[in-house]
Amino acid sequence: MAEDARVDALVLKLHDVDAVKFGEYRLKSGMMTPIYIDLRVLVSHPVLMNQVSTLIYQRAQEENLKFDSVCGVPYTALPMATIICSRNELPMLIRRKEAKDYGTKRMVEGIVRPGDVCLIIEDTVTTGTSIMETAEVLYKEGLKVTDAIVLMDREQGAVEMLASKGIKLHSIISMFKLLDVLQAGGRISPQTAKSVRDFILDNNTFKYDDDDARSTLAACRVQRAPSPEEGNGNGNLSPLAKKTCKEQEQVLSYGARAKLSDIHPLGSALLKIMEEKKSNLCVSADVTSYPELLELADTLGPKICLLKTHVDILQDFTPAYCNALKVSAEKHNFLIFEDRKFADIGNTVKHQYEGGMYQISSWSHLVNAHAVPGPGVVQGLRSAGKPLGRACLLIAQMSSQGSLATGEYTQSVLKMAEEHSDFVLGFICGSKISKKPQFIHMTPGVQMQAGGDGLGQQYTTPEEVIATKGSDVIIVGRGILGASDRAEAAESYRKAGWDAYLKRLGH
Ligand code: S5P
Repeated sequence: MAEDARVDALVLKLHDVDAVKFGEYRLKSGMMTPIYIDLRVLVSHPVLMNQVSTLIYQRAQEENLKFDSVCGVPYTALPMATIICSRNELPMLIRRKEAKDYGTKRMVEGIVRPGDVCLIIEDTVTTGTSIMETAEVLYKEGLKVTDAIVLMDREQGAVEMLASKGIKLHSIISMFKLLDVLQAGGRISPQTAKSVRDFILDNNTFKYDDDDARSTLAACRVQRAPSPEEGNGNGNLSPLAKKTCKEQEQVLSYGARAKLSDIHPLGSALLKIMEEKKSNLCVSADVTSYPELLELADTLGPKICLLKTHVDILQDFTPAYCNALKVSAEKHNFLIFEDRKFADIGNTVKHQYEGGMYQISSWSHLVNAHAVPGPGVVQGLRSAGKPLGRACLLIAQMSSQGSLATGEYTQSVLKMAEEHSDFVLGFICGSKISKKPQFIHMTPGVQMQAGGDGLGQQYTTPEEVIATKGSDVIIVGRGILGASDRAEAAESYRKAGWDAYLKRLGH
């Protein structure tokens, strides 16, 4: 069963066992709420408890989370953490609520090794404070907390609050998802669903203290499709929903998008690099000798976020070269993107990606693929690349004259990306095609002057690509490679791309 269907079935079962109740309830924070989530009852339903624990652990694997131990927030999440740790033979830590007044007086039970990363598990979050309380106890012991997984996110500000403290929150069920499933299943009326949605939107507990946080909140909302009662217009939305929709029209900063809870880790890393280096420039290093490629990486490295290669045009390739390229990427903080444009059945692309003489998956952070073969192409690449933390871009549109990648084809590529967002982090395209801020749009065919190359390539300017068409990254080859001073040309493109981005943000 697909994960979505399993989550839907779980929501209905949680309703069956009264873990989700509608009425008037008071939360720990004192806030009154029309919906109450009480997952303490799960201890009496072992089958459900097992299902929940499986989904939580699967999420940790899908997100490729790296941790040395697991700690459940006491008490409801304790048995979940225990099941996960026992089944998967992972070390667990127990956080005491009060220190013992005899013996060791420890606040954390289990082997604590300062510097270790501990994954926090929680049953429900509203504000995120209970996760933070546990994280603070773990910090005092010298442990690190980078991620937390929660079964049920009430979508009232926890993601934003925890992100502001450096913890990424992953949720299995969100409040809006829960309401949609219960409404579709005939468990609650459209009126009840609407009043709870309004309550949630009007009671976000996170206080914005900077633009990034505002953007993050808007980004979290942008992924939610309007409910049937909300209609397409904004006419009957609650005040916060209206405000949020207004925010959605604005463009999020790269930094805010890097913090989204469901962004691909490599997408997040790339957006952080872009923000840090003030660069949305990918240089297309289409040179035919390796020393020249390395020279390009070293001289242009400080100005770029990505270096794109066509490894099969190098006349002097040897596998040892890739190490030098990786060293340069680390030194100058850019990612490597091999523009291989895979386009075969899954089994073949898997071999082409990880094997042969180029062993692309061993050195290239990103690759791209045509969607023509169907989803198997992504699945084949994913099977080799995901364990290495790699990702891919799908080619949704092309810059060349007469390209067939338009209209319905582009829409199908978009759908394929959405269905494989654990490995697809964005698109090669002419303009922004997805509203989901976790997808990164990259556009080739960029030069300072619009025009063409006589072989079908069509050029657009950085300003047009980033500010008007809403793409995120400019891919520039001959505009830089053909200049007498490549470093100077790269700096002009970096600045043009960044200025266009600032313009898009309204700065
Ligand atoms: O549609 C596309 C897709 C790609 S990846 N159009 C493109 O031009 N590319 C690649 O971008 C192309 O293979 C080349 O490496 C680069 C553009 O180079 P330029 O010299 O025309 O800027």
